[in-house]
Amino acid sequence: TKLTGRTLSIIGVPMDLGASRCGADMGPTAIRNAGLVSRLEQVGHSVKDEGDLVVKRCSSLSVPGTASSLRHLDEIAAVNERLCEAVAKAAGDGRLPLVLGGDHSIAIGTVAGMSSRVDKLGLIWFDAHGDVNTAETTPSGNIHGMSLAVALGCGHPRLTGIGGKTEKVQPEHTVLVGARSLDPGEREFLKKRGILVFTMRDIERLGIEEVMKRAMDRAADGTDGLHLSLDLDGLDPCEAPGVGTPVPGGIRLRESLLAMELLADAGVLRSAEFVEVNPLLDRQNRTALAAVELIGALFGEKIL
Ligand code: HAR
Ligand code: MN
Ligand code: MN
Ligand code: MN
Repeated sequence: TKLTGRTLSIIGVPMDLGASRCGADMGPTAIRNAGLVSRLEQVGHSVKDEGDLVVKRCSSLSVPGTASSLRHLDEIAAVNERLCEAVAKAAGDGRLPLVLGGDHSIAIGTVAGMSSRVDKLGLIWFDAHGDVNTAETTPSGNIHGMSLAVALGCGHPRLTGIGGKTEKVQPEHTVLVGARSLDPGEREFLKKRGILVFTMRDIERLGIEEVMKRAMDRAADGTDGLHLSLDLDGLDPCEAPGVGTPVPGGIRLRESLLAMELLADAGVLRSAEFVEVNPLLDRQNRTALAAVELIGALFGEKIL
């Protein structure tokens, strides 16, 4: 998959029901307004902006957050069904899906849609968090903390049942990059399944280049290409403050840009999503601008 002159489908998902803080529903607008489409066109891609999916307002559905209940399950399942269809349609028509979040619960639909079009899908999950909680382990009831577990086939049947197969990706083709906030149940989940995790400590010691090489080796080995699910809270909050659950000590913007360039060079990307941009919590639009820089690098922008 060459990354120049592709047709990309941009799909916005203005959803914040999977998170406890409001505002990630404005992420797609903020990322577009930071100049996304023209940047992609400058690299030589043709861009089909499919607009935003319709998501019910959070205020009309507000439910208190409690551990072990899945907040807003019905609406999140419905949105992800539609997202799965939109992603599968775009990929089936030969366009590369670029999904804009929205909280990270939307990865459920993106991965489901891609796995219906790609026989074996590899997955790189760039995030401060593991997002492998289930109803049994969640400390918050927030579905954005469960989306990777769902992609691996574990979770509420309303969510794992979206798309064709239950297990959208295999644990041996799934890699986490940037982890620094894992719940006890998540550590157990990741260890039990042998999922490769590059924590911040690993990134500090090995360097981002080596980490990405190893991540791509694992996720692309024996697969038909990769999906990148990038949670902006993987970056350090000093450079991406507009996220609902910031964790200090993250990946620097320059390292993240190199990671995107290495992915672009490898030519294995089938789809991508950029999630958790929350303009209400942002400063000087830094996080939306960072997202656009990252997307530019991922889709082949060159400095020289
Ligand atoms: N692990 C916590 C939970 O399940 C926090 C999840 C956090 N937020 C995210 N996910 N942005 O990456 O509630
Ligand atoms: Mn809300
Ligand atoms: Mn996440
Ligand atoms: Mn996160």
